[in-house]
Amino acid sequence: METSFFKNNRERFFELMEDRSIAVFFAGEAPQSSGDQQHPFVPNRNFYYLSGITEPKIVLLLTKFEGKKEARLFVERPNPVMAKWIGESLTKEEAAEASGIEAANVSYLDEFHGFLQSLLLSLPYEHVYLDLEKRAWNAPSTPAGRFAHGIKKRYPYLQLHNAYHAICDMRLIKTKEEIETIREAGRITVEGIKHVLRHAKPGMKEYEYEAYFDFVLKSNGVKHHAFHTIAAGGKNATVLHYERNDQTVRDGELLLLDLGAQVDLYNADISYTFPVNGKFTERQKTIYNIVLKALREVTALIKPGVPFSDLQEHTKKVLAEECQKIGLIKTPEELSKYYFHGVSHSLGLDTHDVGRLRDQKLAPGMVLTVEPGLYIEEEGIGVRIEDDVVVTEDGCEVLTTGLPRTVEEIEAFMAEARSGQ
Ligand SMILES: [Mn+2]
Repeated sequence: METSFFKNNRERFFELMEDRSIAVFFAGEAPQSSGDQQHPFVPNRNFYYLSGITEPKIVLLLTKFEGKKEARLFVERPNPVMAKWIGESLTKEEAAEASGIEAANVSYLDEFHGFLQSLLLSLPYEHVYLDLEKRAWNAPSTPAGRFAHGIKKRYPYLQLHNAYHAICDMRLIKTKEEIETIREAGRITVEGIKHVLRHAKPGMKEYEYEAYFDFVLKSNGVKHHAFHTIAAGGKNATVLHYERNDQTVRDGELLLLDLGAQVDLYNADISYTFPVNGKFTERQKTIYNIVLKALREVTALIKPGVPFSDLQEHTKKVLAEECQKIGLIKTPEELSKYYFHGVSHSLGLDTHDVGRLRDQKLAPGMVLTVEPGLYIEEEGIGVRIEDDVVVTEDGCEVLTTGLPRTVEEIEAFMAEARSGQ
């Protein structure tokens, strides 16, 4: 991402701030896993969106007073001993370069509280904005949460605001650069799925398929998955978030993949279903084609002004009609036995991206998944097909192109891969 992206995001947030206000955002830290090991560090996404920084502990401070707007960063002071063990921490110059905040406005973390105190003593600030995201009553405390307590105790006259929802709403509409980054994550994900298809044969373990996908990600310099890969053979595919991936996929079974690469913290999310022996049975073909029909019809529906909820309604309509035609269900209500999730979610810095899409109408720049499915446990058939799309001025564009999608295309692709082996 260009620094102009983060600068622009800060500008937009400044616009939302009251005058005489400060805003503080925290990168966060990796939680402990076991012993002296830590989970991999995942930067707070709203912090990243405003700062461009992907290192832990760093603090972003925005101040707005009588029209004067200023952004400051606080980074770790260089520590020669730690540098020998884990490498250098982010320098002031590097922080300035990544964020677009001038180096003169980058200080050390141990100076943060002193700086804040003199700031609040020198001018009559009235408001504090913090990202107080809260997902559960008992969720572990966050740096912003702890900071909020400190502020309330020491500066009780300051009015506290939660910036979380405003930033999430900003993130809902993607810039061209964000869209291109998701497209790149999609391209690598597509390449990974094709690599799996080329090596598929009955009798392989689910994790072996996963390994072929992972190889392509690493080969492309991708460090992180968008989420835990689902590689579910046969009946396992009827469990929505199956992640064990340790069973054998037998001749005649379908494999359902749901996976994605992450590029510059932006995610792709594709579901793909295919027969491991390269040939659909008649029944599998019938079910697959119903789901594909839903995918295509719902994708064609996407354009600005369409209520997000229409996508789910139309998916249910297509699936119910087709399932009634083949006698799988008798009434539309019975569909819930075989289809029981949403057809779409926002996609971006988070795989299930933030922003209140549910009650909104689609608008240009939104990036969404389209992922209808049918899960028939008693037949050991689970099919989900998923693309990522961006809403354009007059419709939508699929970002995850280049995969064999029809029954004929998949069978031909796999037959060709086999003949070359
Ligand atoms: Mn998805």
